[in-house]
Amino acid sequence: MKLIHCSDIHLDAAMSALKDEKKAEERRNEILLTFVRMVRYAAKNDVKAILIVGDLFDSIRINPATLDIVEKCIIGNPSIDFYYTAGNHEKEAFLKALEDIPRNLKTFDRTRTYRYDEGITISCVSDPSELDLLPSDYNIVLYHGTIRPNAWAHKNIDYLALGHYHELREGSLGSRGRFCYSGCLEGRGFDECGEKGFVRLNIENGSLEPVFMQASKRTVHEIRVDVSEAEGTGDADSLISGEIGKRGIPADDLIKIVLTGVAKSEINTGFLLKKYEEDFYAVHIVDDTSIAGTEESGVEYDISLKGEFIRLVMEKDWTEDEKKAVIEMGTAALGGKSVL
Ligand SMILES: [Mn+2]
Repeated sequence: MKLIHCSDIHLDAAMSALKDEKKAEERRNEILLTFVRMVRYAAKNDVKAILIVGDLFDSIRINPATLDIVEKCIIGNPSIDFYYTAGNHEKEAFLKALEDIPRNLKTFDRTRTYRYDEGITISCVSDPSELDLLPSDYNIVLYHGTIRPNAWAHKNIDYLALGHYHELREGSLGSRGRFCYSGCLEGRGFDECGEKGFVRLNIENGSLEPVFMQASKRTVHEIRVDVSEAEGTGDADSLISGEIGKRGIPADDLIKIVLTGVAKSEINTGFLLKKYEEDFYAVHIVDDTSIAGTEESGVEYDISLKGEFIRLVMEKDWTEDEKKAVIEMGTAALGGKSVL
């Protein structure tokens, strides 16, 4: 039996990171179209069920035109069962907005476990303690949120289909099963870099083969460029171009360029932004450099909360990589950026 696991589609999202309402609208339509394409792929490839693990819509305000397309997708594919559990973004709004729940849209308010002839079950609970699964079945469980894998191990779960995090994450649940966050279908902002898509599951003779399927119309790429060797903006530009060329990034994609290292002079990021915006769909530049000769008054001597935080981390008995990761996450959080 073939299934698809997806989550966090975030239909009708504001796409404010693009800072351009026309592009934002275009991206909203592209996300919806990627969802439609995924369903078309399912229909063509004999997929029996699509698991939508929350945050199908971005908010509780459901655009009627978007709802109409999603509903037609479901009703128009009666051979596919659509399993749906709400996420923290749209909550119960999607199901409430539907006049009738299509026959093949399976929700978990009345029935907690659905069963197929092959001994495959599909369940959804709000807490692992609610699970009562037979060891002889092949058990798939849906959950939207953060998990502690230990709490879900030894519950006879074979595949825990998760939603909430926007990148692919996998791991094992004890000796029997595995968990997987499918990630979102399309990267929206510059914090959702890398390949995005869904997970195709093929269950045969009690064994599962999950395959990640890249599905997004556009990819958000992150390139990190150390500009320590650059004499100025022109050199930095050449280093960036070289990195983009090496990666073969298509013009239709989005790029987040992170400048790192100790710059010899200030880099004109405004110019670089304009230049690369002419070549790519959308560009964001993050200047993480420090200027040569100013390290003495650098952030570790800063009397701010950020400086205090960095000093605390530097004193720890951790590896350099660990310190770097904690500082990156901590300073991003202090700057009001999302760290998830
Ligand atoms: Mn969520």
